[in-house]
Amino acid sequence: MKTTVIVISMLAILLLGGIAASKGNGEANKTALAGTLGIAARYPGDEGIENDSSVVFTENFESKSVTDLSQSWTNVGQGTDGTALFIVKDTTAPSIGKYCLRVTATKGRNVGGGLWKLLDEGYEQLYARFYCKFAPDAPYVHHFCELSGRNPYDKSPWPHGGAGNRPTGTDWFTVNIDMTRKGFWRPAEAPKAPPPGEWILYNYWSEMHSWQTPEGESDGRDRGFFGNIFGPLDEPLVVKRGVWQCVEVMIKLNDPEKRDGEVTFWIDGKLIERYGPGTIEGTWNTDKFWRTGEFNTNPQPFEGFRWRKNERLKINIFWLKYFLGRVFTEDLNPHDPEIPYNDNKAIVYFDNIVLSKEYVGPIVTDQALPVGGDYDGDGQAGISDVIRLIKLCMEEYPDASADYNRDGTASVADALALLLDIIKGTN
Ligand SMILES: [Ca+2]
Ligand SMILES: [Ca+2]
Ligand SMILES: [Ca+2]
Repeated sequence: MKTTVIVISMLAILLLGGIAASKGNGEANKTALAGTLGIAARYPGDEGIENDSSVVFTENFESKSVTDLSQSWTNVGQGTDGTALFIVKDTTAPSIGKYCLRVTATKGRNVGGGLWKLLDEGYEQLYARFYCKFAPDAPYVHHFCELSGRNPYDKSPWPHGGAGNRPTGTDWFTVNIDMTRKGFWRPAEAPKAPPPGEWILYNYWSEMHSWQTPEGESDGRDRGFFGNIFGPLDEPLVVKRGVWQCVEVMIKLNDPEKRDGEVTFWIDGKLIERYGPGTIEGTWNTDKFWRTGEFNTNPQPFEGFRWRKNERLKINIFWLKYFLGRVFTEDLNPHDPEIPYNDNKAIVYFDNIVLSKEYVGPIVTDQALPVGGDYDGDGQAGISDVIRLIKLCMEEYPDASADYNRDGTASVADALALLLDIIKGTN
């Protein structure tokens, strides 16, 4: 009798939860009862992910030498002295592999290196996922990885510099997944972020703003346009050292006549922020979109990105990049001298790169599921855990722990499976 009551009440909760979610999320019925778990959920340890129909490129550095990399990458950036890249053993990434790429920038010898990929085809929307791990004493970073687009008629097999210039809308656009010593929106007296910095996006597009005038137009001086910075407004999102982090970015291109382009980014499977028409509010002043503080005088919805002005320009470049540049030439030490900081030798590791037309998500392992179905951590499995799991499944991008029945999707079926296991006492 008691069991029947529990089952009936749980079904009611599941249904009500589904209705509430479908009302709250106008974006798509698809997400009303299931979040987007990412294709990685279907390939534990990333095994076989390269065969997924949405995947356009992968790299895991297994069974390879640095020389082999030129077969799959368009340009192998070994640094000016040819020592930046090395494939090393590192088993801490949650994958089936044993090897990853180490990039070392050494002061006086090189400013870093990386791997640059020009895709054969261009895409209207593309997700890039990679793992990175900074050395425990890694310094600040000048520029990091990049997802971008270039005129398809330009087949030159190397990256072009565009710093200081605004793209025309037919030649190129760039999203740098970067880090800053301090978000510009924080007060001048606020301390610098610990190295290697805080995550930001640093974007070049056809309607980007100039630093030279309050209106954001160039006054004619040279190099009027540097990347416009977008970052999470709330807690500073400090880049960790000594641990692997899963970094993901998605660009959605615009209709050439409109400003409806987007960029979204995630860290460790958590949606950090989405930048598109109306997703944030603020006031443009110089090259900054102020969302707080004295310059935010007339908050308006963000207009969105006009990445391009014709249809030929598409997303076709991914760059795994570690560039130290100014870090070696300027004194960028952290405030606190106790913080380990090596500005002579800077090291980062990369692994598990996937470029895909669908959301990828972090690598899934058996450890993703809470022991015994205890989702709220009170030491036992019960109705509160089922409710917690339902809420998790309703998130737009739930993490892999939402996939209780391990079928590669997060849905109401997972909550039902947990409920049945609780009733049967088998979890
Ligand atoms: Ca690997
Ligand atoms: Ca519990
Ligand atoms: Ca599932």
